[in-house]
Amino acid sequence: MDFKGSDALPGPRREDALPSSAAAAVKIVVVGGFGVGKTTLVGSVSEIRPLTTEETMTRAGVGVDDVAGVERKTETTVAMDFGRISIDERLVLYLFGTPGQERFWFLWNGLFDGALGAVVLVDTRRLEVSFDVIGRLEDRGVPFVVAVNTFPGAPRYPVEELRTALDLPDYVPLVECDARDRSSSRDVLMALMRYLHSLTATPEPQ
Ligand SMILES: Nc1nc2c(ncn2[C@@H]2O[C@H](COP(=O)(O)OP(=O)(O)OP(=O)(O)O)[C@@H](O)[C@H]2O)c(=O)[nH]1
Ligand SMILES: [Mg+2]
Repeated sequence: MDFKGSDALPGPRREDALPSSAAAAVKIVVVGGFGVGKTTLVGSVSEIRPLTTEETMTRAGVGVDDVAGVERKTETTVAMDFGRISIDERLVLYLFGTPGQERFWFLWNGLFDGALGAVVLVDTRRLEVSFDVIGRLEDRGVPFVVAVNTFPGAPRYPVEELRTALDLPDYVPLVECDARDRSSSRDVLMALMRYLHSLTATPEPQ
């Protein structure tokens, strides 16, 4: 397996060092069906060179992996993506992207240990691949936001229609993004952080 992002001799790099002011680290998982843009999002937003575990898709996957809608995809994540982003001087997010293909979903167990929240990436051309993912997060009780990755040519639905199609409760944030764009991907993480904060904030005494 080629661990891209790590050079032959992985040593600490000055630009990868955490700021000494960092006081809180939060683990966030990026999930979603096959080919929805998880690796792209982790890579675009990460301030360190992201670690990816992408393998070339081969004929061995034919009939095993459902590539309908993503026929031009040549690589797929087989273990995880890893990246890091500092939200401010004190708060650092560690990002773990999961493999999208169902045959690797057993890896979710380890990747979710200690995670505070999740981003579910969705492609509107293949909404159905998100159903199982959202169901699994609900079963685990992990708070999540849903981000629609706006691929060119993908159908655009009104928010309420999407909410209904994904069977999302009103309180779950639903946002749009372009996973290739750093600031757009950062906005998704900020939406998740605001949501997590709202879940823990105690109401003001009357
Ligand atoms: N046009 C466009 N292409 C995107 C966007 N996000 C990802 N892509 C492309 O879509 C393909 C799949 O993206 P990945 O990031 O590999 O998707 P993934 O969810 O990590 O895929 P798996 O790990 O195989 O499940 C790649 O060729 C990306 O360049 C986007 O926002 N817009
Ligand atoms: Mg991937």
